Amino acid sequence: MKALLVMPSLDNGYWKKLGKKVGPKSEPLSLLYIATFLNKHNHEVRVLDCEAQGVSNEQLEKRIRKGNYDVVGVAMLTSMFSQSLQVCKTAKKINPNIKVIVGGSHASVRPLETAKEKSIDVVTIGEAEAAFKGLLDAFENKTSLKDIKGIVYKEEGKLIQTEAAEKIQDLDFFPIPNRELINMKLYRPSVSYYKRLPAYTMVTTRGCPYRCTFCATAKTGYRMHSIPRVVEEMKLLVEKYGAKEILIRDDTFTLNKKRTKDLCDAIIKEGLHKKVTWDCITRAGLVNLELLQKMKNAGCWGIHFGVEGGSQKIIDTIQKDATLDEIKNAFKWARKAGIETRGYFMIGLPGGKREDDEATIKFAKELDPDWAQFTVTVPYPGTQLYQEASKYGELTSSSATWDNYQTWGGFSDDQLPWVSKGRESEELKEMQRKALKSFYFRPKIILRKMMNIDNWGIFKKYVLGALALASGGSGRAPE
Ligand code: B12
Ligand code: SF4
Repeated sequence: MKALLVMPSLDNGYWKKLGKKVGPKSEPLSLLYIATFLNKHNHEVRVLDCEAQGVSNEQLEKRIRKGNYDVVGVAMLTSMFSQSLQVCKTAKKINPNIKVIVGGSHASVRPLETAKEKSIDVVTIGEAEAAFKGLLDAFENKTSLKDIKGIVYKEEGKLIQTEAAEKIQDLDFFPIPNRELINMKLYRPSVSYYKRLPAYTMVTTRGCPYRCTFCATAKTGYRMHSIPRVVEEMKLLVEKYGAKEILIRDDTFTLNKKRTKDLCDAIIKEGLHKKVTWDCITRAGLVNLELLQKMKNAGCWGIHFGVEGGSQKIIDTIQKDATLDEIKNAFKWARKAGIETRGYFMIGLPGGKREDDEATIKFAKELDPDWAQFTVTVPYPGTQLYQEASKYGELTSSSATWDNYQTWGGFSDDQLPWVSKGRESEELKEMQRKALKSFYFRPKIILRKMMNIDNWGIFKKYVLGALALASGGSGRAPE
């Protein structure tokens, strides 16, 4: 079977409105994992990243036509809904016999609704390597889809959802994503996310066992790649693709402290810490000074913590299961270990008033991370917050489209998709801009940033970002 996996363009007009040409470029690991697994099982599967390759709808049509594919798979996050659907329609227009399969975060939590779309034949739910293989085998052998776990398909006009698939516990079962399937030269993260280029992405675990109400990966368990496998992939990125930096995009990288320490030891033993630096994302309660020092020695230059709110009441409402003291300690220890920090904060959280957002901004300044990201709260489908959306606020009329389910609403003309009780869309948007301005426009931050700039391109981007903030948000969003 010959299949093409498509990452639609991220640009549904939203990024354009933000003054950005495109969203951040990051390798489509989801598609690479699936394609590599399928290639290993003798199916010819290719990957097309419309965002990174700058592929227009017309070019996409030509590519699908020329490739003569039997199957087209399309990724679907919530905010890409209309772009993904466009790809599906294009494939069906070329040849109605092409099987169109959709997967990813959005399709997985709204499989029946998604599968209702005329141009979609099958939706996969959750991790899709095994389901996609089952589908290609079944299409090839012309057998029924009923025994393939974790899908919704159509039969005689009816939607059929099969039994849930159990997750593969040993992640090493999936081969290292084959990056030869994409042009690695096209990938470069947003400016504040790297220090040195080339900087490439990988994941060493999947899932997160915590229960934060706003998060699309809450309560998804935790599965790991083995340490030798992680080291092998890092080595490959360094030796084959010249990576000077690696962005580890696990949800909670340090969940298992022993594993983290063992991994750091393995990196040092291999001498990788001398060749590549890396950053990671985790929770404040999952680090201590000793661990952070070990990570620093192994090449970790940056760590991202989800803080979300500045008052304990709000943190408790979103079930962050963290304390303000725990958070303060994590930032203090990271600084002591010599690791740069990035704090993620949310504006307009459920149950919060204006004063709570002000407390969040104050807390951000007190923590004093090297980077602070203030996003507006968006109830992504599948999250607890989505279920409680009307208890804590109101889904606005604009949520009829998923396109604006993005977190930089303060920099767009659209109404926010959700507004918490007692708040207004415009007020929250203004609060997002205010948060960024008041965090970054402090003399010590400006000085700190200037001292660290050793590259003209980065300097230019910072200046543009600052101008956008100063102009009240009609310009480019901060990254
Ligand atoms: C890296 C990343 C990004 C990168 C790159 C995305 C890319 N090109 O792949 C960037 C920075 C661009 C990004 C942007 C955004 N992201 Co993001 N991102 C992630 C992150 C951290 C890792 C994704 C990953 O590679 N995982 C590893 C792979 C192996 O797992 P996977 O993606 O789940 O893929 C498996 C299945 O989902 C499925 N699958 C996935 N795609 C497909 C496609 C087909 C055809 C099939 C059959 C199956 C399938 O099979 C895969 C293999 O098992 C996730 C969090 C997470 N832990 O998943 C958030 C996450 C996906 N992002 C999220 C969000 C909200 C966003 C933004 C909307 C944020 C914003 N700025 O407003 C933007 C979207 C921009 C846009 N315009 O659409 C949410 C998605 C929620 C939702 N319902 O859409 C997540 C889940 C974070 C969270 N916890 O809430 N993101
Ligand atoms: S926000 Fe972070 S800690 Fe909370 S559930 Fe999501 S990934 Fe886990």
